Amino acid sequence: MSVLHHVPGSRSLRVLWLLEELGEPVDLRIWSLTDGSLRSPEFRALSPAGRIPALEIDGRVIFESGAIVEYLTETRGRLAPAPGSAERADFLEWLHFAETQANILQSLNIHHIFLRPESARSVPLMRLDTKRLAVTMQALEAHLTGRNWILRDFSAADCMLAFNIDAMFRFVRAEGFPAIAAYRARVQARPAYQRALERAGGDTIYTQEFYELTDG
Ligand SMILES: N[C@@H](CCC(=O)N[C@@H](CS)C(=O)NCC(=O)O)C(=O)O
Repeated sequence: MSVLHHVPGSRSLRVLWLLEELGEPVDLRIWSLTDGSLRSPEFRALSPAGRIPALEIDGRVIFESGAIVEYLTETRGRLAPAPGSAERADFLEWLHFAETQANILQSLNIHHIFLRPESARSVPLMRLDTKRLAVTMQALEAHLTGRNWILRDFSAADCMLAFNIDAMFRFVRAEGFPAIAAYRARVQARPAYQRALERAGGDTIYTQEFYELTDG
């Protein structure tokens, strides 16, 4: 049986959701972002940068959510345009765009939530990241206007990207992004997404609906 190394509320949800879409069974091994265990030799043997997710599958371990998504779609031959096909470049662009956006979200998470004491935070950096996040959201909003999914049909690019939506609306208000909001509703209606969320163990990161950027 495959094993997904997972933290509730983290990027491993992308993989759990994709495995649900593919109908692939997986066991979860739960880790914590804050107890130091991701820096342990045991975990770094699975994921050298000490990051979630890592997936034990097909007799090996794969780290990096984008690499896992590409591997799963290639080996299972589903939910991605075939390499060399016309839509493949679009698929790859949005797969990697999702990580550009997730990295901005991660920086905002660190500043708003994890960094202590509060005086250690950089308000100029938080302001810059919030603006950079809004730019990615404007691009996504324009792309989704008039379409249901990232590509013509639902694909693994949606698993990579839609994971970001809950976080993005905690730092940039949803007003002004109706296409993203409608896309989120379509994602939430997918049975595989609902099954993944049920298994994922909720969210261990956010305690507020919205994180206001103050001048403090
Ligand atoms: N590019 C990597 C990023 C992985 C990543 O940063 N994961 C976060 C959880 S969402 C993590 O493990 N954070 C722990 C840390 O930064 O120490 C991927 O997509 O897998």
